[in-house]
Amino acid sequence: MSEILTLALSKGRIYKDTLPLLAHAGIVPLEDPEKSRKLIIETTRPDVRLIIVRASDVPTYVQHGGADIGVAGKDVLMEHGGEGLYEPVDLEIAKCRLMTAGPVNAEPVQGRLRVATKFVNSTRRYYAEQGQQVDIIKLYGSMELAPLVGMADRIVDVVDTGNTLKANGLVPMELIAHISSRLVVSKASMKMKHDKVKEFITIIEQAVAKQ
Ligand code: PRT
Ligand code: MG
Repeated sequence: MSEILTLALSKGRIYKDTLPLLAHAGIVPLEDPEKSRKLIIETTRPDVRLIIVRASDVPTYVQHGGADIGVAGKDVLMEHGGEGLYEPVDLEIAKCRLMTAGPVNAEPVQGRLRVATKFVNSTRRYYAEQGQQVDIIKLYGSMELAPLVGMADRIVDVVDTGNTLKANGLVPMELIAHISSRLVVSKASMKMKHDKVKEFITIIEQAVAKQ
């Protein structure tokens, strides 16, 4: 039996932006994961299949052998830590910025800054580098709400157009990192399926250069 390559993708913007890159490698999904409930999607290449997982779970699947290769935002990778993974290609898709944000005309904060975020590790690292003491409040989404209800002074989230912040009376403040999505490869698969993985990386690199 020929070696199977398993690719981990999340639905939504990453899936949409990765499709043209996969097409360049002759890989076209046989079903649309946005419509199907299936979590394993076969492709036009019998030796390549997709698994559909939460964006923040992509590095975990690749790290623990559930997938050979994945596509994940740098925000997610910074949070995960990148253990067991290579990050060979910047796909230059799903670009955004990881930023701090707070209320328009925010009063100076007395005492420790309260920061709400789902990016706990990146947030801790950022404020530590600034030498600023903060209390971090872990949330799983809708961070914009936290300052509006007086629960936090700042949020840390990814920002694209800034419209979501604006609609909630918040403004972007400090840039923590420019974000784009990366191809991630399991260190184990790089060893065990070396030729196949290498070939895939090369084709994707060419597709990125052309897009
Ligand atoms: O939805 P789920 O909880 O499963 O995970 P997720 O929200 O991380 O996944 P998804 O598919 O929404 O995002 C996948 C990746 O896309 C992220 O990890 C980022 O690297 C990247 N990306 C690019 C973004 C955005 N742009 C983006 N705008 N991820 C999220 N957003 C959200 C942001 O959180 C905020 O709510 O969109 C809103 C802001 O957009 P603007 O345009 O109003 O600023
Ligand atoms: Mg989302």
